[in-house]
Amino acid sequence: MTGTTKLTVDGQPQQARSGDTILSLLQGLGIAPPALCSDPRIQPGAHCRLCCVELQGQEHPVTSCNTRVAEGMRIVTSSPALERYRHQLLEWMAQSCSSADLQGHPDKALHRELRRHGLAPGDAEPAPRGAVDESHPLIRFNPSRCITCYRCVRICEELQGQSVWHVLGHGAGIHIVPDSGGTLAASSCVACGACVDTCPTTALLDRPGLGQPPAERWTHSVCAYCGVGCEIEVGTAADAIVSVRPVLDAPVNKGHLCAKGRNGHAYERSPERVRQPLLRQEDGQWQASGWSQALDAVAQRLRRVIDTHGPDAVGVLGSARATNEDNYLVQKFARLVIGTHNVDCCARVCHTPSAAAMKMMLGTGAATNSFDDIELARCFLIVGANPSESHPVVGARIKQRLLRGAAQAIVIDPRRTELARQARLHLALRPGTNVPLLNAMAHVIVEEGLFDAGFVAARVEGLEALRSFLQAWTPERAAAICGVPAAQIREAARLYAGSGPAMCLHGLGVTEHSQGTEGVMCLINLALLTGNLGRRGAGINPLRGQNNVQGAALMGCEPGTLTGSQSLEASRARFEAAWQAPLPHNRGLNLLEMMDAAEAGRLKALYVVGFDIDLSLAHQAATRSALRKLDLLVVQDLFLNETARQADVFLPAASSFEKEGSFMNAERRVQRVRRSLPPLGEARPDWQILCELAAAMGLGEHFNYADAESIWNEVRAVWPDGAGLSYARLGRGGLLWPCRDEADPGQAVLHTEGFANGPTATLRVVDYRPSAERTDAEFPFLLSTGRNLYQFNAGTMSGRGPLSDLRATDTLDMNPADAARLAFADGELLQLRSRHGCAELPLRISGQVQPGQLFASFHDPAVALNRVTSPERDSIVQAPEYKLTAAQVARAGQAPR
Ligand SMILES: Nc1nc2c(c(=O)[nH]1)N[C@H]1C(S)=C(S)[C@@H](COP(=O)(O)OP(=O)(O)OC[C@H]3O[C@@H](n4cnc5c(=O)[nH]c(N)nc54)[C@H](O)[C@@H]3O)O[C@H]1N2
Ligand SMILES: Nc1nc2c(c(=O)[nH]1)N[C@H]1C(S)=C(S)[C@@H](COP(=O)(O)OP(=O)(O)OC[C@H]3O[C@@H](n4cnc5c(=O)[nH]c(N)nc54)[C@H](O)[C@@H]3O)O[C@H]1N2
Ligand code: SF4
Ligand code: SF4
Ligand SMILES: [Mo]
Repeated sequence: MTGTTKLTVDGQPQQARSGDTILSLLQGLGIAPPALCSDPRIQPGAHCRLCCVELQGQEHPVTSCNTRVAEGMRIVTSSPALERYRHQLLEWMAQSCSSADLQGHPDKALHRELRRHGLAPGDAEPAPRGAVDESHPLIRFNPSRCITCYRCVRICEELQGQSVWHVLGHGAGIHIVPDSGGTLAASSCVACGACVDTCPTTALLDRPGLGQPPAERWTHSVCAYCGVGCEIEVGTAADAIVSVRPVLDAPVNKGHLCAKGRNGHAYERSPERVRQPLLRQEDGQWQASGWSQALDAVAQRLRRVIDTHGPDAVGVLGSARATNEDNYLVQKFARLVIGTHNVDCCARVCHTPSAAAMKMMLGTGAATNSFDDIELARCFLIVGANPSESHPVVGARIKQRLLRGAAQAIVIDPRRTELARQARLHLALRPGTNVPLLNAMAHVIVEEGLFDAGFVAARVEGLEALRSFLQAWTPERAAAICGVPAAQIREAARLYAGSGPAMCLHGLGVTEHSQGTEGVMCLINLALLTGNLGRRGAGINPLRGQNNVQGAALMGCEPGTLTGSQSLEASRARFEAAWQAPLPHNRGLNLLEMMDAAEAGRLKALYVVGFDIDLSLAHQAATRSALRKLDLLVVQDLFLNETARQADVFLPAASSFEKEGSFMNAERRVQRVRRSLPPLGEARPDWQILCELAAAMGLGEHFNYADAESIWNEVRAVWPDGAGLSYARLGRGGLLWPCRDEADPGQAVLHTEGFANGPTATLRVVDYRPSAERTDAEFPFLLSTGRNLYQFNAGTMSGRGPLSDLRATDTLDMNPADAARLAFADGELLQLRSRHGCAELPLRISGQVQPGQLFASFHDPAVALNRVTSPERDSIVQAPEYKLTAAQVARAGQAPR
């Protein structure tokens, strides 16, 4: 592939990369013929034939999209015969569109070609060829517009891996149908939008965009939902988003998106967005106010708390949804203006256990490998993560490897998730038993001598201590605890150890347990034993949750560390010099400790930026009680979320479509967020609000920033591993840290030589301590909670738009056998009760869930699922145990109160 091939194009000598297609050569030269069935994301199809070229010495034209260059080839791109042929083909295709299509969708590929060739379709509707399918909330399929290029068929298979579209019939009767045989809504479509994105006509359209004007401007930015960090082009017209499409050459998403990234933006201009600051009146009602009045009120009331109770009576929470720049200022505000290390963020409740375990054992608390390692891995160990729904674009990349037989997967998850169905092995363990299962896998690897002796000798310590501890952790012993057959545990250990490089990806099914941090340690043990660290296609990779949760914590919204995860003590001098101010000395409280302190009356004020703690923290009764005891609750958000409903002051923040900055995704990649719209109403970027509040509190000179970039340059100055990440370099695609100077290309794989904290890493002995939460006769079910594809966390964003037509509310998923035994019907409203509280939600009968277990999502504020979850926490970093609650179920209305 690296060699060059000499040939001529239209008589001119040219060099091509050997192995390239003629079409890509011509595209590079800027003289490509139209190619309507071609898309760089899929294999060539040679269906539309528009890309035909002549090869001297050959009788018939060839399709350039699937013909490779060859030495000495003489290519002719244009001749009267070719032009006639293309014109005829385009004329035929023009019959599948109307002038209204062209006006309404000028960016569709067929329409561009028609314009280029001076072809104007008539005003008449094309002849109908089957009913228009409007069954799906996000996608409209109009068969009369189909030119049978099969891009939808191929992209659904080759990019998303769903294979929804099928080709039926032949000759003039050929047509495509969804795999339901009927409507798209009834098909296996996951609404990723790839088929719409690639469709060159109006056969497939985004329904939410129907009736909107075409985009006038496209702005390059990053999706504001999950930690995958897909690059997007935001199409705007008249101060509204009319379309979002993927960036084709983005390193993360490679031209792909999921339903949320493409069609989850209705919240942006939602009438429910708060447009002005709000102050709570004596009578409990909100009163809209101007910014200076609101900020003065906050400043005065914070000052009063600090003067009376000291700075440690105040807590500040950053937002994993806001930018790095915003979060850097959140923690600087807490430490410098308030004078406390009581600062934390949402990372506390999801992957702080990962960060802590990885930092302890490897020296860096972040994913060791990049997403591009997915295409290099031969084995995936997917533990307590459901990428198909939670990180869909990563899920699709993994799925492609599995579908092509290029890699195998071991899935450890109580539920039969999509990837579990595709995996070579699915270990459906009992929730809360990761530690014994992973210990038993390590036992097999050690006892059977499957470990990487060379790697262990050179880079790992503690083998003997671990070996003697593991002797007792036979697969048989673990099997009895985990409910997984011993033979499967052995097979999983052999597969992981024997088919490297093996990439471990883990999620909240590991971390959100009382043994969360320890579960991650067990995963690291496995990777260390098998030499799956410091190499491509391997590693330990927490699938970080929100768009910027990795960034929020790394910027210093973490009580124990400063920006860049630098230790408070070792880096104190650096920060005091940079900030020209002293840092506080008292230990800071983490989020859960803040809630405890509020309950105990020691924490008096809480300033919450973009984090709906009322809805999302476990055991809502405790959260509510603690919030009620505060003297001051300030919420800075896009919406009056459940926490904000209890606040004293609300400050309206600009969304990520409305500001400049950067996000850091789950693989340590920093990417630029760009403003595509002005802030709505009086809303302001979070960083700007904090600067103005600092000024109102008399410390404005420390918060004097002209723009987001000047904040980021300060971050780079205090964080050596990020010094090379200038805005100019982040341009497209971003960069991964460590990136120490402007010549550093960034690091895709960590720990290639030594580890971040020394030349060797030490294996950990982790004993099993079961959760205090147990089932009994009264609470016989084990409830686990998590996500679904179409809704996101607190639902403030995903819940305001067409995604809700795909998933209107949370469901309680129950195995068919349990539902039959209890005579519950699908969809019926049930009451879910635990020792801690109860909630009502509809039943969804699902074979994904094992008998005796339940699964529910937590996105709908009307359900408020966290009324039910338990107050247990991780023993080391205090992440709540969202994944294990003993529960009972009854028909709503018939349940004991
Ligand atoms: N669509 C969508 N995507 C999201 C989000 C969203 O709300 N919606 N939220 C984002 C956020 S904040 C995060 S942190 C990520 C989370 O992403 P994930 O970690 O994938 O999310 P969850 O669904 O909470 O849990 C993952 C899996 O853990 C399994 N599990 C439960 N208990 C156990 C156990 O004891 N052991 C094992 N091995 N597995 C167990 C569950 O069955 C579930 O399949 O997703 C992000 N992406
Ligand atoms: N039962 C159960 N509960 C859970 C979990 C579980 O698995 N089960 N998972 C937990 C996990 S992992 C997480 S991460 C949490 C998530 O819980 P949250 O962090 O509360 O949820 P999010 O929806 O991510 O968003 C938080 C808020 O940010 C706001 N926002 C968005 N963009 C911006 C911005 O630019 N600026 C500002 N100021 N605000 C903005 C949104 O409007 C929203 O109110 O939920 C946790 N709760
Ligand atoms: S939206 Fe995605 S999953 Fe659905 S049919 Fe199109 S490509 Fe396939
Ligand atoms: S995978 Fe995540 S980042 Fe990508 S489009 Fe979906 S929600 Fe956005
Ligand atoms: Mo999360």
